[in-house]
Amino acid sequence: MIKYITSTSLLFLFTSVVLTSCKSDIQQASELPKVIEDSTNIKLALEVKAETKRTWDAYKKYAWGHDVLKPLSKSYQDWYEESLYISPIDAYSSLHLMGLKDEAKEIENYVVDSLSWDKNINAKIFEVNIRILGGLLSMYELSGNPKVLEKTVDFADRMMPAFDSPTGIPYYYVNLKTGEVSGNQVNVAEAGSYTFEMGVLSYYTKDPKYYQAGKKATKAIFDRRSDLNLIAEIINVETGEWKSNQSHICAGIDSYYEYMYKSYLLFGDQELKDVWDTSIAAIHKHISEMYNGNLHYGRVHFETGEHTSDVITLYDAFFPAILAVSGDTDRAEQYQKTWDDIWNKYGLEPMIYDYKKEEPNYPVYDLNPEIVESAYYLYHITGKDKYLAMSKQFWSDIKEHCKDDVAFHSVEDVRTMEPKDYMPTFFFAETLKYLYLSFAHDDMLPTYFDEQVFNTEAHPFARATFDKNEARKRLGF
Ligand code: DMJ
Repeated sequence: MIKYITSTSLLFLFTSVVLTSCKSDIQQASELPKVIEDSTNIKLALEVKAETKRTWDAYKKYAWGHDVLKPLSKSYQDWYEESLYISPIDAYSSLHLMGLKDEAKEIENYVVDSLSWDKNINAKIFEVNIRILGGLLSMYELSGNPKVLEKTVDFADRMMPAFDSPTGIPYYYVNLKTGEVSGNQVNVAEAGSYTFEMGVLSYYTKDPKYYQAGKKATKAIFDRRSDLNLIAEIINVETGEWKSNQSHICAGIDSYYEYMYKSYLLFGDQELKDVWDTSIAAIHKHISEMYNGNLHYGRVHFETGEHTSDVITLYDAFFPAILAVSGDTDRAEQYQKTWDDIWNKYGLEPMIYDYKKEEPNYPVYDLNPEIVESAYYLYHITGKDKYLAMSKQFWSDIKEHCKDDVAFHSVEDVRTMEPKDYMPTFFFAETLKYLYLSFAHDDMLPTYFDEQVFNTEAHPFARATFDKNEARKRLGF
């Protein structure tokens, strides 16, 4: 069972003491009533909050106005010729959740007053959907500021030409100024992970065109499944022809599955639940295997089911979370153990790993969130202390190997811990958020998980906002 050590009044006292001030969190913790002060979890939550603030300050000092902080050289990097402000937009919902309201408000004001999307940039449709559209939508969800919604609609309308392909699967790039599209080969994650953000936008605007475009793309993939009910990895958006034959749950496909279930969860579209049920049964039947006592999901030929590769990616650790929230706790727990073992072998995880050779193919760790996300889900859903202990281990290792004098950095090689001068935007959006939620869970946010659904970039949306009957009308299903 989940443990709650505080009464409602104590919780109120705690949140009003802790969350309203911008003073040092460590100092605040020492002012708390004894019973709360003694909670290791709260100390850890406050530490994550303080580290988020420190990292945000570094972004502002060295990279403000740019997409990404490079913490070692104390400089910045943009994804394109002009900045899209990806770090602040991705950071907003985490800062807001942690009570860093002044910092969040500053981002909101910047988006409303100073940001124009009229940029001559060929933006990657998938990445801007999950980070920018998802970030803006949650900024509107959390602030209620109608001017944020105006900016959000403007951005989404600039994305929409990408969906105007013969199959309905979006092109890889869209120019935000001209609407020109390019890139006719995409992987399935890039092809079919839009129903969530587009559904939220259709709900807010009461215009079904966004959700309909996202759903058409998902169905265009699903309708091209093999007789085994498996899809492959890469597809041509104009011909609908498969350009690879590998089926898996790894990077390149991952969020296609995640969004079927999460979109069903938020909006109640039974058709997506049916797509999920068919897909997940095929994954378990044809892709999963036990190896060395651990559950693995490798790669198979999508038409024959023949096992073709033992190469997996750290992104795959999203899967326990989605299995757990969809009710398959047993498999979720087994698969989380697989990833926890890989993490503990190195003290961080390699980006690409061969589970039979038991060695990394690509040893980078980019401060990714997936294993932390799944530990948070499993802690809430099972109430087992071992998942909180995992989160503590992950945080301890990230501090040991990735913390630097201004922020946190990625690692070039998890075997040597050689540092890499880059801090991805999802570290703000996801990794720090899921760590904070894990530690704040018992005493501060015990019901938060059940009240929210997160997009794949961890931007939260309150289930209560989305009435299922209303969703049917507004999204058009
Ligand atoms: C995030 O950008 C998203 O979660 C995406 O779906 C895949 N994983 C990265 C972070 O690892």
